[in-house]
Amino acid sequence: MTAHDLRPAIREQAAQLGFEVCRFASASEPWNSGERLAHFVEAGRHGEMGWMETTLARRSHPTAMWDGARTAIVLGLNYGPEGDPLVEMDDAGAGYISVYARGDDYHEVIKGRLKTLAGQVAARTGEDVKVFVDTAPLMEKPLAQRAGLGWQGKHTNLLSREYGNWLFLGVILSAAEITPDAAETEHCGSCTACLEACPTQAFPAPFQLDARRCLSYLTIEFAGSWPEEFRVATGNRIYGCDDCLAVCPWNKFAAEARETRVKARAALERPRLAELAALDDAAFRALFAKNPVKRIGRDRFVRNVLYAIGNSGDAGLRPVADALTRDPDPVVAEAATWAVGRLPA
Ligand code: B12
Ligand code: SF4
Ligand code: SF4
Repeated sequence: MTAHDLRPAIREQAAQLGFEVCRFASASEPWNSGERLAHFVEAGRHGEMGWMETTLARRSHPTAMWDGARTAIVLGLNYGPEGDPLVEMDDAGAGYISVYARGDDYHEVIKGRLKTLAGQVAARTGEDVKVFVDTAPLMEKPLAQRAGLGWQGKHTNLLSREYGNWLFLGVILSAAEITPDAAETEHCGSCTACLEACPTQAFPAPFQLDARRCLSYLTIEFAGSWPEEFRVATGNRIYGCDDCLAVCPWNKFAAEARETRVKARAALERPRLAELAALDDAAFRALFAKNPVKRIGRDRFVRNVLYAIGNSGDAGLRPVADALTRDPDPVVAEAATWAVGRLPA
């Protein structure tokens, strides 16, 4: 333990950088999350996210990735939407982009601030630090639960009594021993709202997800043509999915995001499917500049849009899909043919 408690000063700096939550956990104590991750991968539930398999050993515990890690400083940034996002699902001519992806890319928003804070922590402690947001082989949710930000609900996401389901996570690992905060316990009780709301029955059991069935995985991570079952179930979701998060009763305590950069851009609220389907590579890049959607590229995005067009029931969108049946990308062309076949003449 360090001589005096560093937490209040670090929390103050985190708040100044715009993080709503900053809490501390041991990064070296053992946990069972690594075994659970191994079970997830052995069962093939990671689908084509091969990086989960190749980094499995390092991912299984913070010290497996960095031997010197002693403390995890876990940061939460609130990205709460203005109202219930699921009402947008009724507008079949518009695409549904998940709440997290309607503003600037959170990786970019968070990373610079994490680095600034990590620099301050290193200066205070004289020990090494490393920063993480999403992409590194580090299990962020169990670390956040251990630090007391919230708990992993039956939908497997981390939710909080204060912010509901809308917290981005970032982590600083430090080689310094800093006093840990108390872990949070689970408060789902007998509720099963998220499990029932999932349009693809992606939860084989409470607290477990089969990513292969999850629309977030299918729309963002999966490259090929989808099985019919999921094309229909996606409705108008064209990037990510929020159903299991949005139905959670703990959102009654959620507040709208303060950070303007993660708030929805007007162009990404109820964007029209006809316009999205017509995007070429350059127009796609321009529309999604600095936004997470950009990462999946035009072809995968237009594939998703075409599945949504096929579900729209709108004969007016038939010519839009028809024009794409000759697209050079075979997955896009096949999705267009499928959509045309589902729409009234
Ligand atoms: C891979 C990944 C995905 C995959 C898999 C998701 C998943 N649930 O594993 C896909 C592409 C589907 C995905 C989707 C989403 N993701 Co994602 N994703 C990740 C990533 C990179 C790794 C997560 C991971 O390790 N998964 C592997 C599984 C095994 O880990 P786990 O969920 O912690 O598993 C636990 C439970 O299953 C439980 N468990 C297992 N068996 C059992 C048995 C019992 C009895 C019990 C009690 C528990 C239990 O214990 C495990 C260990 O803690 C993290 C970033 C990171 N580096 O951590 C972001 C991250 C989890 N994603 C995030 C977000 C925002 C999302 C989406 C909401 C985006 C969207 N709107 O579309 C969805 C949510 C879908 C969902 N219901 O989970 C945020 C979540 C923030 C938060 N507050 O939780 C993270 C943390 C990124 C970030 N830095 O903010 N994601
Ligand atoms: S994100 Fe959507 S598809 Fe994935 S588990 Fe949650 S409700 Fe199901
Ligand atoms: S919807 Fe219910 S079961 Fe699901 S995470 Fe929220 S409280 Fe837990």
